Amino acid sequence: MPERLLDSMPKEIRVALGQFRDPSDDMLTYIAQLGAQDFQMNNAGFPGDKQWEYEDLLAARKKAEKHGLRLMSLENVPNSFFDKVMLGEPGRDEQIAHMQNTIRNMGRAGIPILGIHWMPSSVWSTNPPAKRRGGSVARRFNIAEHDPDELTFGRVITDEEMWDNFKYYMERILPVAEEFGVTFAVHPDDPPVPQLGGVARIFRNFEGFKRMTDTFDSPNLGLNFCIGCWSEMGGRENVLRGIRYFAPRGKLIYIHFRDVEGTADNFTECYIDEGNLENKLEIMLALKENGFNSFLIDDHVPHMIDDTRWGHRGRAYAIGYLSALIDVVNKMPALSKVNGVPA
Ligand SMILES: [Mn+2]
Repeated sequence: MPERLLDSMPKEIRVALGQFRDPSDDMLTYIAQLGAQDFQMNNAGFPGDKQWEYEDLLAARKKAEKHGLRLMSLENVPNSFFDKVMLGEPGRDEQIAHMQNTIRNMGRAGIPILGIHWMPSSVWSTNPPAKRRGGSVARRFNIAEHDPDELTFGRVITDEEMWDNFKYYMERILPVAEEFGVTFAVHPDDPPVPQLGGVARIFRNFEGFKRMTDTFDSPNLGLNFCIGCWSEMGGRENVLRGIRYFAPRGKLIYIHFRDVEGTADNFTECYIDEGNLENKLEIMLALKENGFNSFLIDDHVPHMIDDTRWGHRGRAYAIGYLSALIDVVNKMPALSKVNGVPA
């Protein structure tokens, strides 16, 4: 087995589809029609309330292969698999043992990446969602509309407590990932604010991720670089800082390429041609020039008229846009020579 299953995958910037829970033949056909060869599943609906089994994981990979696709990443196991681990509660060692099994099973089934987060109370959104152009519907968050005194778990859980719990988990789980060739990709806290419901959110800024990679310098641990969240944390400068630091070190495992309008406290998700990052080509070029050579997905997209539940209309727009950006950064150097203009 290679050091990482990821190492036997293509080494180039490319689009992939993602955020599917239970990929139907229709979805897999759709991915192939868009010209992508890779996809990711989010909160995959495999059987099992404690761990995922080898046979189910293998069947998912085989189904993908029948459509000519690679199942690159499973993002987010159910929180019930590791909630006690995140909270440092009794029973965490049993959950860790099951997670070790899930990782062994993933490795044996040939699925290279496990996307993880560190949010015991998950992603927070504000209702109702926002109306975007033409009446399309998008997720939003505004901290002012949430109860500042809420304690989701009845107590305050500090930054250092969340770090201690993360360390405890990684010390036990990273060696298994290394042995079985699986790579972890950590998503930012969404929204990336200091705390919600009394629970500290430690992956909310550059420093949090640097602390993670400083503490655990393993090729099997890196970032699921969600540009939407990094844009919320500090806009263009923050996104470029993250790319320039983590990409050359091989720590960007894959990308969620999207944007928002606003900041972590108050933002609205948007179309790929809108948002804080006015020049998306600059971002794609930064990825290329800093050596990023993996896949990127569209992540969240506005819901368009007559869209499916899994947003194939909204996704088609984003994927087409991202494919064109990749084309430009790959072909521009040659193009500059066409008319005798020096590169
Ligand atoms: Mn994301």
